[in-house]
Amino acid sequence: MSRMDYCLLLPFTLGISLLWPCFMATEISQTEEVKHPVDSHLRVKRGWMWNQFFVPEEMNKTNYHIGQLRSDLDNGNNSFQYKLLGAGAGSIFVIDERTGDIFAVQKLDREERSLYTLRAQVIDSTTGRAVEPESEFVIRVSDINDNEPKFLDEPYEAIVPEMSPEGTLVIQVTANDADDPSSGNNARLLYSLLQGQPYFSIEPTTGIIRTSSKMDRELQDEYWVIIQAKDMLGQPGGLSGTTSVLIKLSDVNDNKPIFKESFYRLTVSEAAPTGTSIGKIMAYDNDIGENAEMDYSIEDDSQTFDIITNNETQEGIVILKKKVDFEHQNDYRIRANVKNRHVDKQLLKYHEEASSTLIKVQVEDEDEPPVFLLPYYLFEVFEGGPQGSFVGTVSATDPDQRNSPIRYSITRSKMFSIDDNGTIITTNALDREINAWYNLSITATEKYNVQQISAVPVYVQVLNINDHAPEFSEYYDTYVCENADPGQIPQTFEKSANTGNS
Ligand SMILES: [Ca+2]
Ligand SMILES: [Ca+2]
Ligand SMILES: [Ca+2]
Ligand SMILES: [Ca+2]
Repeated sequence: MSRMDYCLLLPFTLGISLLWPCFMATEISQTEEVKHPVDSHLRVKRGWMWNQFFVPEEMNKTNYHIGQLRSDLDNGNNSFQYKLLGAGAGSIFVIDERTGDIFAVQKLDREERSLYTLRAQVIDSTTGRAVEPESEFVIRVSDINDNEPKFLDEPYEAIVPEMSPEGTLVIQVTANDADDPSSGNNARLLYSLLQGQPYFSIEPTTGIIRTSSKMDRELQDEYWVIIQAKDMLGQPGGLSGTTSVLIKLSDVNDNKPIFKESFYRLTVSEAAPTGTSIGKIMAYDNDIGENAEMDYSIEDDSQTFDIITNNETQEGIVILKKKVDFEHQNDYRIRANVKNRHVDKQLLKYHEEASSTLIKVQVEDEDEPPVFLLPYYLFEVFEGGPQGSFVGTVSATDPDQRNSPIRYSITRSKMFSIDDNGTIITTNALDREINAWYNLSITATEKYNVQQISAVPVYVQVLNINDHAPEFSEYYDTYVCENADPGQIPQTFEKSANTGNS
């Protein structure tokens, strides 16, 4: 095999040389080759380097000259014919059969295919025989920066607790650049913040977003942060892509509940039973959820009132713990406090000095019916007495403040009458043999409000005039006034008997 030295001819191991086009001489290896052609043989050992052509992707020329194949045996006078075989031969790549010049006739996209493996043949057209064995070489598509960085995990959303210290990690965003990472800076990205300062910052090389100031959810609860990724290490002329990140602040319990009103006025009827809810008070908490749950309390541990929380509305419901009596006490002043139910230790500083409010409870007077001094009365009267004989006295009073005078009456009785002092007298002579007992019902009516009526049972025993004074001890036992209200004087039967005798 004869060998010839050619300037710019790059030796193939199999004898075909690739002739580098002059305008490709910007590549270092090519430049060196141009300057030191005598070294070319020495570089055969790095043969793969030279067994390849380069073609830039997205070239604009219709016939891009990639290089030239040349047999060492071709002295220019031979009728050699060069042929191209393999991927893209004849469609993407064509060869000038006579000169061995290779052209790309289509635009190439490195990101679609970066390497073509082709085979070359050189044939003596006069004999039709191969001049040299077939040789393989590659065409590499060299990268240009034609892809902008793209964020792949959109949409981005992150949550960070409010009041987080500066530098708290929020999220990492990553963009992808389809260009060749080994080709210059075509795929080397730098991240920057287009919107979001001064609350957030981004690490230029990693895309890690951190907080750069303390934020209060109660002032603003979400932020749109816009991130740019730029290739060429952010240098001018690079391509860029942007994305947005929605950053939401989660709540921490940094607000204590506060009463909006420093004074509440509530009323309760003295007739209200225990357990009655008599009104609502309300504190406001700027936090949300569990951080706004609150408990109310009464400062002096009131015996009369209690406050419970409506867990739906967080209102405080004032409850009557013990019945009230207008005539006894007609107003109450209670001081209520409010606190959050759940407070982390490290947030206690936000919860010092619980908010408090004053509640004035006015007791409303009820128009109550008259109250008899005793739950029932038992009188004795001797038979045979004249009409108008004294039987006994009942007494009822209006429990209300205006203390209405009372009118008494006896229901359906022909034998007794009662006057406005409650004194019962006979209206007919009594005969024990006809009737020894009378069961009466005496009503008391308030003169100021005749709707207010009470009744009391009155038992009248008619005594035999010839008898000794009766023994009452058994009756006394039977009728001990255990149901009498506190403060009422229990009637003594002895006294009644004496009264009856007088
Ligand atoms: Ca790029
Ligand atoms: Ca590219
Ligand atoms: Ca909060
Ligand atoms: Ca709170």
